Amino acid sequence: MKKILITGALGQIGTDLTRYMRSIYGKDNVLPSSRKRKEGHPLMNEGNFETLDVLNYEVIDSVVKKHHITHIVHLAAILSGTGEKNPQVAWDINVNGLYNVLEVSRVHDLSVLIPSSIAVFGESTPKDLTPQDTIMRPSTIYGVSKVSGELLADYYHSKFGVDTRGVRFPGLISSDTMPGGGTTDYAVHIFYEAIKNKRYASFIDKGTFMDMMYMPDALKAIVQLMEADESKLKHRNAFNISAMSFDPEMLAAEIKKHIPEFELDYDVDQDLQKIANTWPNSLDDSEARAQWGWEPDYDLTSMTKDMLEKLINKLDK
Ligand code: AKB
Repeated sequence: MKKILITGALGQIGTDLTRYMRSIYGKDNVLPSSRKRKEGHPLMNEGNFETLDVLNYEVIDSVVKKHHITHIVHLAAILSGTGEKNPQVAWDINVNGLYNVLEVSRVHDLSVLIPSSIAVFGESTPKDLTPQDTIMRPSTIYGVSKVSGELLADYYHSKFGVDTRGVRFPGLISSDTMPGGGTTDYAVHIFYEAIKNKRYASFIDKGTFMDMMYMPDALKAIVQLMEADESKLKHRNAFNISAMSFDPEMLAAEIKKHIPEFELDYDVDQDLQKIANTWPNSLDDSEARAQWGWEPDYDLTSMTKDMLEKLINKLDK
């Protein structure tokens, strides 16, 4: 029986993941946690919740013991945009927080799933169909911390036998939760503005292609990799996964099919644009497909249709 602790559960992935995992493993077997409670957040009233700061080893250790945890999904992290504003905090949370989680996992023999990101790549990485194993020289603290995390997780597996696994997430698009502080966040904001104001000024410039994924596919990837046959995993902590690649113009054209009066213009954020320019246009995810059967359900067309339907419904209430 799995008992799963989710760190950083009040962030973009955590709310959706908690609900999804509870539907699979049972309500009492999935424990969301975060540094602070957020009154009014839906997860405060949907079952167990723990306050847990990933920088505090003792607290993680006691939560793991108290709830007989067997697996951790370690989501607590600072994303690319926020990271550049405060690199020291980003390093501390992204690397020292992960170190604590890995140490607790070593001591208690837990399995750990750690999301990495397309941010591990940099200017010198091949941009199109970026290979699984390639040059990784990121220029953001977020990217540097994620490369370090991938290596640290590999080390904990090879040195101590900890069952560590991970995927490199692209930008994630969810109808339930807003992203915060990321370079790819425009691809979520655009939907809210399209519905509310019929126009959006993108902070990422036209012609900037980045990989994106609809949240249901991201949740599926986490569970599928967690359940994958360990003997088939060669790249434990850093699987490229991909679902679609587009630039703001392509996304706007897709939204226009449903909201014809929608207008896209640009108010480019130079700091975020600089980050986006160093990330891949598209990833080669053939290793994830071969090693654990990764396959996305949503492409740009089906994601846009579903996202608009869900958001219109939500915003109507
Ligand atoms: C970000 O933009 O920082 C994240 C990511 C791609 O990891 N969404």
